[in-house]
Amino acid sequence: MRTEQAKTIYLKDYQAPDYLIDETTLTFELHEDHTLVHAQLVMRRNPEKGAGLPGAGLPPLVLDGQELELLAVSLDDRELAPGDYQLDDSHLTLQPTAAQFTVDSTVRIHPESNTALEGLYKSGSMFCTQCEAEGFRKITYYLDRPDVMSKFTTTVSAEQHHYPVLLSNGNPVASGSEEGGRHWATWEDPFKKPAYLFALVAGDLWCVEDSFTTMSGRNVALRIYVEPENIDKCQHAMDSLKKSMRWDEEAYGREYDLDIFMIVAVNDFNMGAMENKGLNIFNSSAVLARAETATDAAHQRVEAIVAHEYFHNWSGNRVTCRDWFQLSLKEGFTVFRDAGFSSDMNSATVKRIEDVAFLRTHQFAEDSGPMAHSVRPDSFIEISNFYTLTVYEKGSEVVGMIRTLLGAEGFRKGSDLYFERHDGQAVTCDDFVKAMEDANGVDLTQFKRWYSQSGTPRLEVSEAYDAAAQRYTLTFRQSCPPTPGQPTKEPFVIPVALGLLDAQGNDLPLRLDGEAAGASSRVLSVTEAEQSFSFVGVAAKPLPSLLRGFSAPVKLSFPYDRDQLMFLMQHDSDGFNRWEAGQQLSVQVLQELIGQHQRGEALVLDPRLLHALRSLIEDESLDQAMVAEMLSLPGAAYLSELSEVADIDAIHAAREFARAQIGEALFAPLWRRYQANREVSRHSPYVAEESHFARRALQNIALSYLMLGNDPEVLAACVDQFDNSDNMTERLTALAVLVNSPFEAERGRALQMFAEHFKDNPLVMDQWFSVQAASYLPGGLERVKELMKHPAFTLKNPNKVRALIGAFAGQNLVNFHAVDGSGYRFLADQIIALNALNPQIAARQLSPLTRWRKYDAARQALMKAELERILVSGELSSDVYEVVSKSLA
Ligand code: B3K
Ligand code: ZN
Repeated sequence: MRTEQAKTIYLKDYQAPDYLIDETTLTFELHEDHTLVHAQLVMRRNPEKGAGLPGAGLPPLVLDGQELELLAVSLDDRELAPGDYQLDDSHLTLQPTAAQFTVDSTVRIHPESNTALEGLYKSGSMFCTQCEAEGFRKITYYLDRPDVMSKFTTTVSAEQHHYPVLLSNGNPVASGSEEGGRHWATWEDPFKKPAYLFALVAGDLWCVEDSFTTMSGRNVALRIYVEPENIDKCQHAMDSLKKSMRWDEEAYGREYDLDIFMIVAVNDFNMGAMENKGLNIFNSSAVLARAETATDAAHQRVEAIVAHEYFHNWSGNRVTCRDWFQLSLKEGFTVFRDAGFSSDMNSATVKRIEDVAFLRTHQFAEDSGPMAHSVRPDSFIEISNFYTLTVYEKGSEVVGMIRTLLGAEGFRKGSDLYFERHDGQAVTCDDFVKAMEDANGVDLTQFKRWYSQSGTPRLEVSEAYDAAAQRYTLTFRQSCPPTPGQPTKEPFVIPVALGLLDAQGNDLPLRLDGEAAGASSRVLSVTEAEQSFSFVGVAAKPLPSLLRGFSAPVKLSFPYDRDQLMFLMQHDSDGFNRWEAGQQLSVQVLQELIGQHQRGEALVLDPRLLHALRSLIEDESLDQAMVAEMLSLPGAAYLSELSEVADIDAIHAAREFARAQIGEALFAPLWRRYQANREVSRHSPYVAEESHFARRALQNIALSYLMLGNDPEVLAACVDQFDNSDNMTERLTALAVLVNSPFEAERGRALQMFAEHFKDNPLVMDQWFSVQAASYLPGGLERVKELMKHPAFTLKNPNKVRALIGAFAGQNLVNFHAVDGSGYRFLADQIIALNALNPQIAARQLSPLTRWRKYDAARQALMKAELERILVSGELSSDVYEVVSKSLA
């Protein structure tokens, strides 16, 4: 799309469609140099929009269509001549003459040259589709909007030898051979769906098969299709799928509805996966996993994404979105559902820690940047730019707060009512909240500000203790900084889960003034700009544990001193808040070091941090995964987010100094625990389960600290772990540690061996690219430029772009923010190149540059200059144009 066509769409302008499509019958004729698509649409006037006045009373029918070559169109079997319709870049307009009619069209498209990976395209030798949000209009002329739901029947025809497998949504109903070595298959989806859930796949694929018996006793065939060389990497995804299906029955009462559920893995894919009805299409990185090639994190990601897409069958497909402003209706809710699943499958506390760390580092940054938007945005230029951390992760937090306010049972009543009331409909976030309200007899009017107001609220808490009256008062002050288009905010409803600890670290009973009795942990609803809560019967001044489990996505502050944080780290009954106290302690200590670095002083680490970490490592009764989490210092990106002006060099220097000190001071216990865990790993086969993840996590973080001491014995252990592990979790950590170490010979050898061994596995090579792109040693940009010439790299594959360019700009902060602006210039060059190939990926890679306000004046100027250079670089996609222009506004 050309820049001057970029047009803003507003939620307030939403209109129901003039026409509906009851039935959609598609025929695809796939060829190597083009594809023919025939569509028959059985349509009628939308009864909501008037009684279907005959003749001139009918509005024109405006079908969406982009990059289509129209070969023929007819209305009720009457072929139309060019004068009978209007055609422009993105629409085909016809004039119906009756309230019910049929439109037939034939178009020619070019999947073989589609590098945007939207619509129908080729990934390697296979054909596949990605239609959400507005890709179906690149396949045929249609009402490409989620509130038009239709019954689809799809026939695919292709050359049989290269494309033995032909798939679409629903159930297979017929197939046959044609002359000339071609064959065809017809699929019928009995459920009405919006076009964004349409899918087609054709290729030479093998499949792993299994089955699942649903709670009502129906048998469902399960199939995972992959390219033949990957057939040995599907078991984990299949196990995850079956667990997801069972979990959704138990946790939400949701049963699967078709006779078959298919997943197809493709190598070229813009995001993780897509929930097309009955035919999920996945980035191969979100399906394939086995010990030798995928890390623990990759195994957990596969499990979570398989679950997420499966859960969409109800939250998204059976009940879908009315319009794209409601995206969080399905995405926020589905992220919340997959997080619940992952918590049940693994450690709930560790899952929460990971999610919160991610949210606070990345979503909070989005919320304070130029693209800040509410969970339900008011406007957009390009909807693809709104598949954001705010819509997904903050959207999930909003659903989580509803659950916290209603309780588990009330929430389940609400979700049952929502699914029952809206099955087969396209609805809004308001409808979701209304179901929660109706099922529980509550009023969530004020709560709904979480959907409409953007920005991260701040919550300042202060305390007062009246010893004579045995009264402890907490005062909460909430505010929310201005965000684009929203200079002022109204107070939010902020659920604050909390406890009060006595001097021994036990939870006190919590009795608010005027109450009879109290529990030891409870949720306060903060609804006003300033609000106090007084607890009575408090014999001595307690220590508060606030926002347990991170009960609201806010920036909470309370004036804890370091000794209090150490006390909470040890005693808080809430596991999440034990970690949180450790994080706050680390943040305070690191901020002190950052200040020392900035003032040119010698760095001095507060020994209390070492003391706190030592007691964690030495305590073998603690959950090893928790110890590993608590040993991880807050990341450079999070420390940047917390800074007024992010001084990347000082942050890096402070972190590295603290890490080296920890490695040195705690060498003995780290080495002991490393060796003990490595010994177990060495003798037990890889298992993708919680306790094994925990053991390897502690082993690996210990190794990364130990290697900072340049000790030959540790180096030998690291090389041994690299050479002799049977799994990618141990091997990749050893590689990463070597890559960031001063041991050039060992580093070179490991990189070379790894590349040689895994050269035929693109997903493993992505890891190899990432580890090098993220290395904070000097000369990072030159290494990345060199790696772009590697035969395994291509800008056309989104995984490669993310692995190399994304990892450099997003994780290698010292090199990316080089003061000469070379990192910025490099990224802008890549975005200009990507804009022409794949606008969605180009726009996503922009995000580090959009954060220019966070840096010093010199870097700001350099970053802005690159954004301006992109803006005038030629024909910009609407995706890139929107992000760049809003960032400069
Ligand atoms: N619903 C898809 C995302 C589609 C993104 C399109 N640009 C995957 C998911 O969230 O499940
Ligand atoms: Zn989703």
